[in-house]
Amino acid sequence: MTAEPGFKQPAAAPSAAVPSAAVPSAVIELVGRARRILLLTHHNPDGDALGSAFALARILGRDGRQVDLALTGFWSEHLSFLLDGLSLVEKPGVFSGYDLVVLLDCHTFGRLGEDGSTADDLPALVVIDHHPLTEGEKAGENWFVQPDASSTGELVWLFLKACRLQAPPEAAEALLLAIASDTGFFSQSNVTAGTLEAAAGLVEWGGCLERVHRRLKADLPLRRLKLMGSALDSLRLHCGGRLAIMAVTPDLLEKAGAVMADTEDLVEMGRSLAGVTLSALIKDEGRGVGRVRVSLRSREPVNASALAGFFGGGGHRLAAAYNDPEAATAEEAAANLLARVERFL
Ligand SMILES: [Mn+2]
Repeated sequence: MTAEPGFKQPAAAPSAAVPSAAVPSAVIELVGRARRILLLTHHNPDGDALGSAFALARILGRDGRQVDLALTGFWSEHLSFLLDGLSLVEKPGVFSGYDLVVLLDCHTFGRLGEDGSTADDLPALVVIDHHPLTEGEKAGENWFVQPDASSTGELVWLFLKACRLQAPPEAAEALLLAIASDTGFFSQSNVTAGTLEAAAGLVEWGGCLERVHRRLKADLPLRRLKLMGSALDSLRLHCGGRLAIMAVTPDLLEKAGAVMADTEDLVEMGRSLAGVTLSALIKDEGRGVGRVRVSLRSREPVNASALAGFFGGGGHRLAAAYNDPEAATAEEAAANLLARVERFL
């Protein structure tokens, strides 16, 4: 094949993205066999977590199985439609009522809630997640963990393909939303050929991208735009314009009549500024030391996950977060960040 002038031949075959053959057979068997399934995901679930949970609950619940979902924390109101018709339960202290627990979009029980609960009496556990393993972590044989995948939604799609299951349209659309919400609507560097293949398959199954876009990017409440305005007002540039810091404080929330869940995606705005390689959004709900959260979005070569890890948090290379263990206020979290950030930029 000769390339047209002006187009570079790829140096090597494009990466195979995420191989679908990688779904461990133990995962397929366990899910196939289970009759009472509990779905769990991370604290403050996002679009990827909720879209993936909705789709799995709809698909697995079709043949008379009990599928419950337990959530902790807060989520955006505009994602609440993803809970319609699901069986929502309190996160149980014991898991004896279930024969399978599925962890979605996270792989450690530490991410399930602020109580840091673990489960000693777990029945079978299946993990479907795209967060990288931290040092020392080892994937179990029932883990379908692919850090190269854009989203858990993409992995659920691969799982369905491997099981030869087809999602009904509303579940396909929820997976499309999951993928869209973790990829900045298919605009980020985590989008691979595999991601687009998944999206194409989900559209074939009846998912509608335009409707997903409306769900995520339009039909927003006024308070969200108001909060966006005041958060942008708080934006300050540091480190020669490479670092943007915004802060949402109890005061700002009250003035906008907003809740912290309305800050979703706000941190992206800092990263959209020319010259910025790291955007930080400090979320202070006035809950004291250790509860001030810092969301990070970076551009290459800045590794947001390494910085988050330094403060005891984690995430992906270009999108990560941590709770500042020492800060009680947004100003303290900003000062701590500024004192330590230089070597990560
Ligand atoms: Mn995710």
